[in-house]
Amino acid sequence: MSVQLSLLADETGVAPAGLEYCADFLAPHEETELLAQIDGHDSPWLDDLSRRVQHFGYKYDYSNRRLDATARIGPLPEWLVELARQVRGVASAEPKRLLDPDRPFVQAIVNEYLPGQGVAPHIDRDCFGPVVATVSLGSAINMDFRCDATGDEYIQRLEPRSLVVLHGAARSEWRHGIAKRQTDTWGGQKTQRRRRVSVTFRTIASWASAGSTDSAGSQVA
Ligand SMILES: O=C(O)CCC(=O)C(=O)O
Repeated sequence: MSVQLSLLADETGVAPAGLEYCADFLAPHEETELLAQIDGHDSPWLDDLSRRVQHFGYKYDYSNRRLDATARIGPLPEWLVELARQVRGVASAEPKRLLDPDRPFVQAIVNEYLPGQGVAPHIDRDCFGPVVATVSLGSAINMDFRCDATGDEYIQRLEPRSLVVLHGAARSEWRHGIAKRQTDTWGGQKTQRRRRVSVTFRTIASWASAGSTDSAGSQVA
């Protein structure tokens, strides 16, 4: 009989190689300003998924799980350019080496999670580059990691104002996801989720760095 072992609520497992977590990445006033920007009157919320999202730089096609040059929206707005620079600034040497100092990321997706919402376990597609970074705003939440090759599991608590950077095995060999539930258990306590908003930055894989052109004929890289 095969038995599926899962982490008990108070176990976190061993962190995947390439997972970097930075608590208090943002000051409280920066979090407030970012949320105001994200929820501003002309904010581009889309509600074609089970949770609301905003896309910047390139629009990811969730149905076909792809992104190509025709998905170009435009440059990241200045508030995201600034946040992306801050992210690269605190990353360790390896992700820093993989990221352009002047333009570390070219795509960002804002996700909104109301209590009960989540994201299915997944590994980011190869259309995206080797470093993925997420800034958390609002409610804390548990993010679940699983390596299919070894069966290893890990839970990362994502506190508000934190940053998580994924590269190496954490980026390309471990699935990550957020369970669709109202509460999380952390440190032996059941905690009610509130609204969480995340900003996930990505680069685009080789076609962009090879200098492809987008549908408007302008340089993508
Ligand atoms: O919201 C998050 O922290 C993660 C989002 C994510 O995994 C995704 O957009 O693919």
